[in-house]
Amino acid sequence: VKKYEIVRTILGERWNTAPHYTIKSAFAPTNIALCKYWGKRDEELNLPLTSSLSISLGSKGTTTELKISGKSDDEIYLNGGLMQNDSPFCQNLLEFLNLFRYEQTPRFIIHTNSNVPIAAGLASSASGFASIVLALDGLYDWQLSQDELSILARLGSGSACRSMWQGFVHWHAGIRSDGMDSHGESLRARWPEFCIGLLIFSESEKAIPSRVAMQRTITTSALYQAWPSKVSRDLAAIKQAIGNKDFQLLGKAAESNATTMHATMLSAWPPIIYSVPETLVAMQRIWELRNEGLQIYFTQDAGPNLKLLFLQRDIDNVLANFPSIEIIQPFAID
Ligand code: 2P0
Repeated sequence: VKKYEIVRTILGERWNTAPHYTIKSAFAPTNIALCKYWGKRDEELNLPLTSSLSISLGSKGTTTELKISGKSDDEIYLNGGLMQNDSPFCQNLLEFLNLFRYEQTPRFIIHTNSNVPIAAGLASSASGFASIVLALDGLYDWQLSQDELSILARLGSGSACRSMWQGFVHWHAGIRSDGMDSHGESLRARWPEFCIGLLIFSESEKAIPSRVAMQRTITTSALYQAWPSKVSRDLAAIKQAIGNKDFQLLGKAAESNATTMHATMLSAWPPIIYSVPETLVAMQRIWELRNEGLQIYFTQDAGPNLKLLFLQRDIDNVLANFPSIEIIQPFAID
């Protein structure tokens, strides 16, 4: 109900108008947090307890096409395959789309295509919701601002609000209870040498959804009280590092932010561990390589896989140690 009110507030007079086009498609990149979002102050509106900072993955993301259909029901295709409307994927998507619907709204044929390595456990929901919002904005010709689009994407999934921009994005937690000040902001900095390596150990689904894990951490971990101040420090360090192109400072703050987030989960009850044994072996190897002088760091989200952070000059060295990684250069033009 609260979500619906936000949609109506943002759309204003545009609410309840007919689509301007019959078909529209839009792309949004997925993003990886260098300073994590972990904990909500509002469960329904996906309002975070702290700010966070991410990097978008360039051409890796989701394209969603919305086409007006004459049929009585929506049809959803994921990477070309027709999905059952009662599947969790469709339920999630339709619940979100229904926030924007009223009586006269037509049904849609929805094609959502993701080039994100699904095995990497990369949050395809972030790029998914961001691309739906962009496609709706195009279809109805709403011409909403990027901040408004970011807020709407956040209603689908918190981290989706950061997928409205490329490059580094700062998601401001905001203080308002309606969340109108909780959206992304592009840092507009470029760092062409910046590389991310996806190190994949497991393709299986998350054991515990991050929504559940966040909630359990807040309510049961004695360490969670240290998290907000840790985020403030890491966020400041990462912004400074981006401004000065200080890769060591960025890597240290990002890695330490991730390990601290996972420490709060380990201390929750029942404990939450997303790592598998291979995750720990890789961490040890990364620390060893760092001791040998290689500037390589990692970050880890709500899954066992690691995202390696390094600079272009070290690609060969990193590949020699982690031959299986997929390398993404977020600022490369392709
Ligand atoms: C992040 N994660 O900052 C953190 C780090 C996972 C670990 O945002 O409940 O899918 O939809 O707001 O955005 C994943 O959580 O959660 C996430 P909801 P979301 O990237």
